[in-house]
Amino acid sequence: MRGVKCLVTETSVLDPLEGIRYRGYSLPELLNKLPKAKGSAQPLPESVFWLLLTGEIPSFSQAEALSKEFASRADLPAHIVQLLNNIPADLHPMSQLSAAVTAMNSESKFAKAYAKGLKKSEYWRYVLDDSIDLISKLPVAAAMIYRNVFKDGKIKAVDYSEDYAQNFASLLGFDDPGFTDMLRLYLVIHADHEGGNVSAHTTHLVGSALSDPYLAYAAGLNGLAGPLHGLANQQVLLWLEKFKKLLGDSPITKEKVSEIVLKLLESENVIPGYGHAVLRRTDPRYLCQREFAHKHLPDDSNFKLVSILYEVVPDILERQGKARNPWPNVDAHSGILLQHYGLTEPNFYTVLFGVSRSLGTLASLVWDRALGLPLERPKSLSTEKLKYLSKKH
Ligand code: FCX
Repeated sequence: MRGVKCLVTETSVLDPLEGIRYRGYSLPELLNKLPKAKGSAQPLPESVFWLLLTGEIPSFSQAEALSKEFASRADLPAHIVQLLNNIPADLHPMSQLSAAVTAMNSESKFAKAYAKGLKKSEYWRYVLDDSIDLISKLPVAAAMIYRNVFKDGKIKAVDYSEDYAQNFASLLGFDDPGFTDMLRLYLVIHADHEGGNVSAHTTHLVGSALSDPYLAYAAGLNGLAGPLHGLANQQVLLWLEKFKKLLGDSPITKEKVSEIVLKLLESENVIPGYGHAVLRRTDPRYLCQREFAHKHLPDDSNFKLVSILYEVVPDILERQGKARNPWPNVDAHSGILLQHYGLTEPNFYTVLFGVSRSLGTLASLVWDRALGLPLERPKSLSTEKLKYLSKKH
């Protein structure tokens, strides 16, 4: 299916050279134009949902109204709290999140209305309502997982006067404004990447069976949990740890870095955080994070390491001659920002991606139902049939 144009996705379009545009706006344009959180240089992630859904950049007061709407719907049903408190703590955080989102479909207004009998032209209204509920609840579920697995299991209450990222940061247990700003950037840049990537496409596909938004997004999360997709942000950190072990006390020179990268390539299939199925240049999502790091953590040792890898890895991948794109993607940079601000548990990183990606995939799901898109059902053939057809022609 690579390169086959067969999906309609209103929210964003990915250009191989220029990167992602949300409703026609590039990431640098968005970081400039979207309404900012009070006292912050970073945009409000809720304004991205508004933009992806409506095509228009909201005013600050519109974004603020959405923050309040999200906060007012954040409570988890009692059975989800029970589920998350009883789930084995060593189950991967992404599996925990996916299980919680699946079980949240007890709340689906779409599923209830559909069971009673719902006109096709009305589907989108209920899908929108469910999507807003789900986006509101995701930070609480994610934070519960984080606090249960890595901390004391206690979680603060949602503050109705705060924005989405501020609430998410304090639910996770972080009170450094620097962390919240980094989280705002993180949630904005991971939200959408057109329709063909695994998490977006899976959500769209499952939604096309009229599975409710909880079931559809849980399926998308399961795709995001794969190492070639969202889990790459966890893999990058594990790879950097291996790199540092091999480096030991040696000074970081380009020659030494190159030697270790080649050594790691012998034992690992891929260099996580590099390459992309569509992009053919450095991912603008990587560059936004690099700019943030230059500004806020220029002396961080992980940032220095990631920067020297950026100088060395593309040449190595080009010489190896396999990867169509030797440049870094979003996942090559996100983990070291999280490390800097004290979120040091790599196997939680994809959960943050999962909270953000809901903004784009669920906005798209609303449009899928508004446009009346049909059940997705590509045709497949057996090898026998393909051989027969190839002989015939
Ligand atoms: N390191 C080493 N080899 C790589 C590579 C990398 N980073 N990227 C691609 N290759 C290899 C592939 O494994 C493949 O080898 P094979 O023919 O022996 O199987 C060959 O190059 C051709 O692959 P290519 O067509 O360039 O890449 P695909 O479109 O098939 O896959 C991904 C794209 C992103 C999956 C691939 O580049 C990769 O595995 N990268 C590392 C994992 C990663 O960073 N994923 C995150 C992507 C993204 F940003 C996201 O979804 O979050």
